[in-house]
Amino acid sequence: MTDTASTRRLPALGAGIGSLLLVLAACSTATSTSSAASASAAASEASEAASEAASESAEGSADESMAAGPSITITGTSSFGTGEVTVPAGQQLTVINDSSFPHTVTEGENGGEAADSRVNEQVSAGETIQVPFPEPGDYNITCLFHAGMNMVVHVE
Ligand SMILES: [Cu+2]
Repeated sequence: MTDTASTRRLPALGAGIGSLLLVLAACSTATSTSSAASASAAASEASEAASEAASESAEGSADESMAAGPSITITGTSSFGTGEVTVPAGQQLTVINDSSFPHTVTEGENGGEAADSRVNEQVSAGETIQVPFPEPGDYNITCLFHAGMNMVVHVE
């Protein structure tokens, strides 16, 4: 009778791992002021900052230096406006939120963040953001607020 309760613990476990990564990242970036600064500035994006700091400490914070790349436009709550998009390595994805709702660009599927998520950015209604992708590969991207919003980002 408690099967569902144990199943629902899985997302909480993922969040716990994210917090652990943040702590580890905070320790490992003690000698790198730029990474530590970017991690603390992105307090609301803790898991993303943690994974970036852990995997990209050699590159430092690339957000400002990366070139703008292709763009997508969100106009509602059912999709990102495209099913897939290709981003050249070293560029960022421009996400235009032309809807009345906040959205997230999060690595995961069907509204759930992947346990090893490398991307998690929020975009407010009417806002445009640049989303960095830490390394080449295919990213399943979802919106934490709208489970039906899914796309694949190819970084190459
Ligand atoms: Cu959304």
